[in-house]
Amino acid sequence: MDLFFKDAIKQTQNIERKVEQVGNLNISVVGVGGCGNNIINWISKQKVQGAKIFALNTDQQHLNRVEADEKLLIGKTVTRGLGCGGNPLKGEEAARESSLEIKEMVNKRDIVFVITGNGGGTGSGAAPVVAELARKSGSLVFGVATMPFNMERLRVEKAEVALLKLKDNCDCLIVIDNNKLTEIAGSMPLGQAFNVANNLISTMVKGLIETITVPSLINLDYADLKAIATNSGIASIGVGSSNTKNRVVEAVNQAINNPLLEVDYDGATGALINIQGGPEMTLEEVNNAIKMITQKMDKDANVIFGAKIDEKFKGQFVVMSIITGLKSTWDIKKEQKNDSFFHSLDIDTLKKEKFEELSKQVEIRVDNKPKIKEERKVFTSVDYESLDLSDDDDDLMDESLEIQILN
Ligand SMILES: Nc1nc2c(ncn2[C@@H]2O[C@H](COP(=O)(O)OP(=O)(O)OP(=O)(O)O)[C@@H](O)[C@H]2O)c(=O)[nH]1
Ligand SMILES: [Mg+2]
Repeated sequence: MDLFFKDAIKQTQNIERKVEQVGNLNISVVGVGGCGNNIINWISKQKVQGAKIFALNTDQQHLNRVEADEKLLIGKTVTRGLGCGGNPLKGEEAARESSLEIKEMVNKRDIVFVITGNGGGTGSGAAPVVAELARKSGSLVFGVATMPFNMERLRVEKAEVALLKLKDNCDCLIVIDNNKLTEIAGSMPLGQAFNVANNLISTMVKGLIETITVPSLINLDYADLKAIATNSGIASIGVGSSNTKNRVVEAVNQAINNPLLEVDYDGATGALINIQGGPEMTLEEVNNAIKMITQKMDKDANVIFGAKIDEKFKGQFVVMSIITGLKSTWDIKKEQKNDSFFHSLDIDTLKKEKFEELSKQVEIRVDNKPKIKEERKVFTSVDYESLDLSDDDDDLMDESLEIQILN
């Protein structure tokens, strides 16, 4: 019996030690660009325990509208507070110009979340730099990035380039596909549909942060998260809850079938699962939930779980999971693409937008005849003028202008 008491006391001390450590956790959530800031605006409203929220943008007007603990206008010289107009090179330059201030926000944090919308200028260009600065200083870095709607055409290519850069600079990356938003909120006005997505993303981030900042019965801590997330590639975060008779199955399904993520759990390498319920929650329910979540994962996957019993969850079953080492459709798409591929662009888009591909060879063909083949960083309307096309060619433009990117 004595031994039993000693054990119990030791365990209580353990919990106290963990609470102390929780108090010292240092977490930064950084929104970059318009979309990133819209999302952190939601996170600020949801009042996440234990994280400091930063808004970064090149657009002063947008920055004025968001709620954050600290705001920073980046690249004052490059953009004069007027945004990047869809040019990721400017976004990157802006972040480099403000790297000292950015470092103050992300240096040596326990965790940094870099949240952005890929496809524009600021987020696509600056978010990878923010992640790079955070990671170099030893922070555990989570990227959260939206991918554009297919109808955004030229932005999709820019977003894919940005996604790879962000992935290289993060420990793990959560990719949200805006196209999936058309499935769940297609009939809503765009602003409201964005709100649906931003609310969901904010719930994911809050769920993950509070899993390690709010102590529980079987506690999950920073070391657990680090074990699962360090250098882990693509990840998914899910949150689900139910209070019906079928609550375990419903909560798990909601958590693993996040409507904005398109991921394949086959062969996933890590999972951190937190389960919360009222005093009536049984071990069997917890066990079943974990089995369901991990059934498709790699047999050697690292699975860590925690559980919390709280009177406020009476009758409820709440699941938060982060699953790492996933294959994402974005990776698969890239693998499927050949080294070279064609983009057919209508000339109006070309005149308006800057086409950006870093250090790649670009071949421009009109009606299948090569016009330009050279190494270039951006293709703009000025370059279009310099094509010096004859009037005949101009007539052919809408149908047959193609740009080939050769790696
Ligand atoms: N889910 C979601 N996606 C958004 C939102 N706002 C923009 N997007 C997406 O994010 C992409 C990038 O847009 P912005 O974030 O406005 O661009 P930016 O990074 O500010 O870049 P510049 O304005 O060019 O400097 C868009 O192409 C959209 O696909 C939003 O509030 N929610
Ligand atoms: Mg913007």
